[in-house]
Amino acid sequence: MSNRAVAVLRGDVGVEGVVWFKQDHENEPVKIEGSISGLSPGKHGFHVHVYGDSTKGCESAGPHFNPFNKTHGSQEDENRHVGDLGNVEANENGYAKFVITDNMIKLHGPNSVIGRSMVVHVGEDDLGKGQGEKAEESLKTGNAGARAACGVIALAAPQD
Ligand SMILES: [Cu+2]
Ligand SMILES: [Zn+2]
Repeated sequence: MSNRAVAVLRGDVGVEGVVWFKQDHENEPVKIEGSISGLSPGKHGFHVHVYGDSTKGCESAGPHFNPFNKTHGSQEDENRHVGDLGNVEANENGYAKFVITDNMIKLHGPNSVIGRSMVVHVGEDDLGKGQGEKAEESLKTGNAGARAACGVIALAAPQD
């Protein structure tokens, strides 16, 4: 098994990007590094969704990857979907460049994200903290809105 994976993100509104994952062993944090262009300036929800299926565009990726049946949250929350990576932030040119370290996402073992989808959203993820009429959906999706681009998380060549 390789220690790296890659997702090439594409959408139908001109958003595109590449996201690399690296993890040497299942019990080590994963490093997620990437860049996305064509976004609106500001924050955009960023999650691993359960299926690597794009036959109906990013919608067929299904909900957030959630093997432990938790509610939606932030990356730091104990109660979060495994797929919850918070937001990436695009600059005034719509370009986001990021490095994320995470303890829940795995490339190895039964809950590997390989074969699932990386999704970036049109809107900001409220991290499960939405209030009032936004509260219910906040605990499912973070109210991040439509899916701007997505790509299958695929096995990549190993690297030291
Ligand atoms: Cu999402
Ligand atoms: Zn979630």
